[in-house]
Amino acid sequence: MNQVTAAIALGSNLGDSLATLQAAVQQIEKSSNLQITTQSHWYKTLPMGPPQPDYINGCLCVQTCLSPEQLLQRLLEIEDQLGRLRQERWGPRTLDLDLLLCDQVVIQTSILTLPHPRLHERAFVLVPLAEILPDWTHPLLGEFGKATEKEGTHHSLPKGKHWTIEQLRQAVDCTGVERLPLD
Ligand code: A4P
Ligand code: MG
Repeated sequence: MNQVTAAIALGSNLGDSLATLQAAVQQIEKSSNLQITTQSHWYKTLPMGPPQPDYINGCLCVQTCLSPEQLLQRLLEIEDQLGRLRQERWGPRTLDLDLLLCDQVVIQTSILTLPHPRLHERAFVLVPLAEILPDWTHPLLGEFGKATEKEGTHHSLPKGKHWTIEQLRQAVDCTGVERLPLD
């Protein structure tokens, strides 16, 4: 069966975040046709968006023969199972599971966008992702380039080069992302 490598971002800032995230990892582990190959540390991260508590974020790398749509469906079921609550866009949530990358697949439909459209701007995603998949190239950024901000100056990533996750991490401001000790 055709296996793909996929990257999943996990985040929480409501309730017992660490317990919820660990339960989500267990649910992913128990899912059929899905094997976790690498897990990042957990990171305490300053919230992006409206004022709200700090988040805990992390990333997983999985091998799966599920399609990207089936994998997203599984993640949404786990969010529901673990009682996801959410009131506003970018507001606090008990659990957020995002599908970041599936091999070099590029998809844009009403239910799924791959690569995740904001992954390259977010230190709370890039720091844990660079820990487990530093050399993975972003399938799209080489085609249209990217502008990002670091220490108050704008860096433009020129077209024609494929950016690795580690290079993207180096291009964002990572202050406010603090690695938690292993439990
Ligand atoms: N969807 C489409 N593509 C994807 C994908 N690649 N992965 C659709 C996951 N979902 C995808 O998702 C809404 C719908 O998007 C899904 O039903 C799926 O069909 P959602 O997770 O409910 O959306 P959301 O989280 O309410 O909104 P948004 O804009 O995606 O929120 P973000 O971007 O996830 O931001 N600060 C820190 N420090 N750490 C965080 O984790 N998270 C957010 C939420 C804000 N600030 C944060 C953090
Ligand atoms: Mg989400």
